[in-house]
Order: sequence, then C-alpha cells, then structure tokens
Amino acid sequence: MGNMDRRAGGGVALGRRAVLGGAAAVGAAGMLGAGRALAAQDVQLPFANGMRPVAPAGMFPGKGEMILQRVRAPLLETPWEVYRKHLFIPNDQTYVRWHIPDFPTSIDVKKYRLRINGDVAHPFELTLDELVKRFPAVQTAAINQCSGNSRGFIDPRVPGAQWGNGAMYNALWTGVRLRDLLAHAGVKPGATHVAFHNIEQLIDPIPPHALFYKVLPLARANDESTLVAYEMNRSELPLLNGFPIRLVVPGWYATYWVKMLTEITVTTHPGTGFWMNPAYTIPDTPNGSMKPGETGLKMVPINAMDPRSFITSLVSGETIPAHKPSVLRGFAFGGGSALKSVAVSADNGASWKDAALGKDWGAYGSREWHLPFTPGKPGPVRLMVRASNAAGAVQPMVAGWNPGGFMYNAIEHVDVQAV
Ligand SMILES: Nc1nc2c(c(=O)[nH]1)N[C@H]1C(S)=C(S)[C@@H](COP(=O)(O)O)O[C@H]1N2
Ligand SMILES: [Mo]
Repeated sequence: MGNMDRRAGGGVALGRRAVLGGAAAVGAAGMLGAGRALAAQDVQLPFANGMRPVAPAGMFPGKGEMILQRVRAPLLETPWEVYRKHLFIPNDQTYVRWHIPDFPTSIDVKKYRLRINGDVAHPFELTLDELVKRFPAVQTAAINQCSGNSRGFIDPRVPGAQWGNGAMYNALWTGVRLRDLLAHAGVKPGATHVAFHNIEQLIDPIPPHALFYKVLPLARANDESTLVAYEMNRSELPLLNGFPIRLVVPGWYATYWVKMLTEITVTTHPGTGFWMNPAYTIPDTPNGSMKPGETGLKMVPINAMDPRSFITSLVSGETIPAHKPSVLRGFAFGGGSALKSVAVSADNGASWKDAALGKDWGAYGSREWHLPFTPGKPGPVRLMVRASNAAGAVQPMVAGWNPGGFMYNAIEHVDVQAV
C-alpha cells in the first residue's frame, strides 16, 4: 500500500467532513414525490409538446425548483434562468438523470465500499475514508452533459427524454485520479477496458442484462483527467447526483459518469450490457451524424463531446435599445478538447466577430465570453453564437441527426427587437 501514508491536500478537509458526516438519509416516499402535489406552475420548453410542470423546491431531496421531465426514475431539468446567473451550477439545481427506478434513497457511509478488481495483480477495496485519505486529491472543472441534452430540438424528432438545453452542468469536482487506483491494483498486461458498476445492482432484482453499468477503454480510464469524485462544487455530492462517489470523465458524455460507484473491474471486454449496446451508441461518422433512415452504418459507443456555446445576457423576445452600446454575454465549452474561440453573428452567419473569453478553468470546464455590441437600426435582430475547440470542431448551423438524438450542438440564437 504505497499510498498508505499519503495525505491529500486542499479539498480533502471538506471531503472528509462530507464523507464522514453521516448517512444521507432520505425517505423514499418524499424522494419520489409520492403523495405530494405538483406545482400549479408549468414551463414551456421552446419546442412542440414542450410544456412541463415545475417541481417545487424540496420535492426531490437536495433539489430546488426543477423542470419535471419524469418522476420515477427521476429526470429533472435545470431551468434556463440558472445558467443566466451561474457559471458553476449550484448543487441544488444541477439536472438529474436516472435510468432504473429503484436506487437507494439512503446510503450508509460506514458500510460503503469501493472495490477494484478484475485483471489486476492486487484486487483491493476501500472505505470512503480510505479513498479520501490514501490517494491524492485532485480538483478539476468539468461539464457534465447528458448525451441527449437538447434532444427536444432534434429534427426529425426521436424518442427519449425531450430535454431542452438544461441537461448539462459545469461543476468543480474533487476526487482521486482513477489511474492512481488502477496503478495501485496493478493492471495486468493485455487488459483493454474498465467496467464500472454501481449500487443499483445491490438493491434490486434487476436482470443482469438491464443493469446500468458502463465500460471505458483502458486509455480513457487511465487519462489523468478521469476521477472518482467525492465532492461537487466543494460540497458532498447531492444524493441524486451520485452520493457518495461517482466517476467523472471530463470531455466525455455523462452516460459514463457512473453514480454511486461501487466496483471498478479491469477487463478485456468492451461490455455487452444494454446500456453500452444498443443504448448510447452513435454512427461511426463525423459528429455521430447520419441521414434519417440510412442503414448499414457501424455503430460505436458514444464518447467525446462537441463544442457548444450559449447567450445568457438576452433571451428571445427581449427588446434592446437601437444605437446604444451594450455587452453580450454567455458561456461556452470545448467538449472533448479545450475551447478555442467563441464568435457572434448579427447577420444570420454572414460575418462573425470573436468574443473575449473569461477565466480559463481548464480544458473541460465552462468559460464565460463577452462581446461589445451596438444594435443598428430598429427592427428584429437575430444573434447567433458559435464555439470551436482545439481539435478543430466547430458548431454547425444545423445539428447532426442520429436515432438516439445524441450530441445536439447546433449554433444557438436569440431573437430580439431593437427599438
Ligand atoms: N448509477 C447510475 N449512474 C448514472 C446513471 C444511472 O442511471 N445510474 N445515468 C448516467 C447518465 S446517462 C447521465 S446523463 C448522468 C447524469 O448525471 P446527473 O444525474 O448527475 O445529472 O449519470 C450517469 N450515471
Ligand atoms: Mo444521459
């Protein structure tokens, strides 16, 4: 146990307090909203059949007001207003996505174990306290984005959660490097993949083929950015976002970010479970894009994200004074590689102006942008925003299409009126 005495720095005091602070106990009935009236309030997501109820603060444990996509298993969307106010999304308003209806509504942190096994020389297991104390703590900003974020905008529409843009959040993650855990176990030569299991399998008679487990290529698991995280925005993880520990795979879609992680198994197998294949696969084409109805394409597991950018200082329908200087603002991220540039067009994409970028939180986090803008003559103005990343990906005018409705990243716009 080479790391036995090593104490991690900075975030760990918080981590220990959070992890040792006791069980996150929640009544099952309260959690699932049974017997609680929904709010009288609705919100209209900007697509056909986009009307959704708003879940009031407290309907779900640890969560404020959220757009209610589904009660069980919970699908909760972050209201757009939240992104207008925060670059790091507060823990009580980060979106929530579970696949399997029965997952624990309380966690006994004393009994919780993380096992590392499979094709390794020294399988081992850790209590949460050991995980925090024995391995160095790392902090990184990263976007958690559902593969199906913005699915409601995909044309032609496809089945699945009809999210608006609220199935993403930028957060500061604290945890240990997965590769430190793997190195400690000693990965055997010939291993190619790492499988991640979670607590759901322990509590429910789920048929094995339906278990939610995910598999990463060994190289991605060993990337220095991949973490087993125990804090989000310097607090313990909200129960619904994976308390007490989850996988964080910066730059890759959140389907790999296994919550309530219990077991890490090194293997020679890419994984056959439903949630690896056929679910969460994309055509092996640029941007995972194909024509509706096209056949014969090779399907591969979804992987790195594409760049996206948003305007937050204005929303469609607002009026702005003509001829008066103002500053446009928003946020952007690069996806699988660092954000390179953000540009704005006020003439339907004929010309673009580069925006200034705010603080760089690292390749995988969100970044603010701003650009001075003076509307010309009175009348309608469409403002578009477009991001590009270090790998050369640029947001397209029209989103790609695939049957899963994944990877939507078209150029966003707001329609305002200069008066
Ligand atoms: N244990 C577990 N982990 C999971 C899932 C799940 O259903 N169970 N869903 C995955 C998917 S598809 C997404 S989009 C993210 C959502 O993370 P969040 O709930 O923190 O937003 O969790 C991932 N990790
Ligand atoms: Mo997802």
